[in-house]
Amino acid sequence: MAEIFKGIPAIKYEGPESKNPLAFKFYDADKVVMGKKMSEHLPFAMAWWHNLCANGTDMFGRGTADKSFGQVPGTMEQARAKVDAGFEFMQKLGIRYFCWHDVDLVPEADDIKVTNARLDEISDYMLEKMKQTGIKCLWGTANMFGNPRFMNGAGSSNSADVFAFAAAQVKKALDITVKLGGRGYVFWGGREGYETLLNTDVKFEQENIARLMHMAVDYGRSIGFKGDFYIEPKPKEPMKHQYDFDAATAIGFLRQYGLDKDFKLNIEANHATLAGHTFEHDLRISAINGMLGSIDANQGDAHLGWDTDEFPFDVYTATMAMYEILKAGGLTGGFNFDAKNRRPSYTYEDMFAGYILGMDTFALGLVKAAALIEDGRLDKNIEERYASYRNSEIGKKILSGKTDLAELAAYADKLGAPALPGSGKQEVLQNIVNGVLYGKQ
Ligand code: XUL
Ligand code: CO
Repeated sequence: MAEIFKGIPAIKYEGPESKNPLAFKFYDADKVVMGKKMSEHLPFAMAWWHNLCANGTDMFGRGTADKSFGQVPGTMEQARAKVDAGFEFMQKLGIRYFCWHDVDLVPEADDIKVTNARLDEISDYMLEKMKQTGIKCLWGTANMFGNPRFMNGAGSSNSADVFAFAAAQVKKALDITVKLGGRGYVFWGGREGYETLLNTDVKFEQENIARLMHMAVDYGRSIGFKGDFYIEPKPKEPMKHQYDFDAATAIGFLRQYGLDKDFKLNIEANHATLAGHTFEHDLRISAINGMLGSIDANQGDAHLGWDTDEFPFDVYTATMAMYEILKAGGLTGGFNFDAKNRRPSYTYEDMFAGYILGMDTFALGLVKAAALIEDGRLDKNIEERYASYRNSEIGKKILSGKTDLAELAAYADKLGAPALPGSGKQEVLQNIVNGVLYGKQ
């Protein structure tokens, strides 16, 4: 088959001194960090939609990038060309996973039976490529937000017919996920939310979303899906309010509806920041609840209030994210680059540059997070900060539940006033981080 990305070689590690834009400076797949290869710590994935479909169209102008890959857009020939392009792209970058929505893979027809037949055909072709290359599917999902029928949501739609249609898409997307051996299946509730409470029965809608998710679990397990289901939280955009606001909200929802055994979270950096959190906050909340599954690696723009889906560039954030991920023992899922080139970065070379940036940024984050852990001062500070619960009689009693308000009040009376709880040392700790990031190792 003809090469699509002509003139772009397989991307190699050349080290931090390299000035070659088409080389890794920090991502050295076989380098061992904390006992594991970088490639094992960082199962990177390509997002079908941004990389092979998005052409830079925005609200003010048409596309700038040509993603036709030599075929007529909207045809099955183009869908196959996207498969060719995607596999060549992943092979050249050493990316071992990909993620997709149903409608990223094939053009959607008016009749779902036609779309489903197209999905069968394209997934046969993808499977062939997967066998040839060893590249795997990280997760699949159904796009239940793009088509106008989903204007009021999918599982949360006011229309039972639309709910049924969403269910049909989930069923087929699960079939294809299982066929491709996907590790996970994602629910991103793009339109599961509301524009105004004035027309919305929130309780009814949330119960219906849970019904759809239960059906997905039942069906998925019945066809042999052993992976994790994921909710991908996002607070808003396109809806004014989305029900899966952030990690804490999604975890509460999963527990309330008895879905927490089958679901974990897919945390996207730019969604966490839209919710008013840091990326590492939502990773920590997921991890301490045993629900850190996978991540959508990207970054937003602090000056813009929407999801800009930029390639990760911020090494501090990548470091703090990798710190959380290493502490949690790694991901069962992977690192999906839910990121797109800026509109003026429209060349094939820019597509590679985006992934090289993202992979290098996370490689740096991994190395720096490992150094922070090995340095040990952050951990030691935390240990000392809560030491009073281990070292004092009253602390031990509180932890073991062997006290009550009356005893604690009597203790306080005797004490008169407690000593101040000790410095938070934020500036000291931040300087330790800078020392580890930029000091001599
Ligand atoms: C949208 C978004 C989606 C999900 C999958 O903000 O992140 O692409 O990752 O539906
Ligand atoms: Co995403």
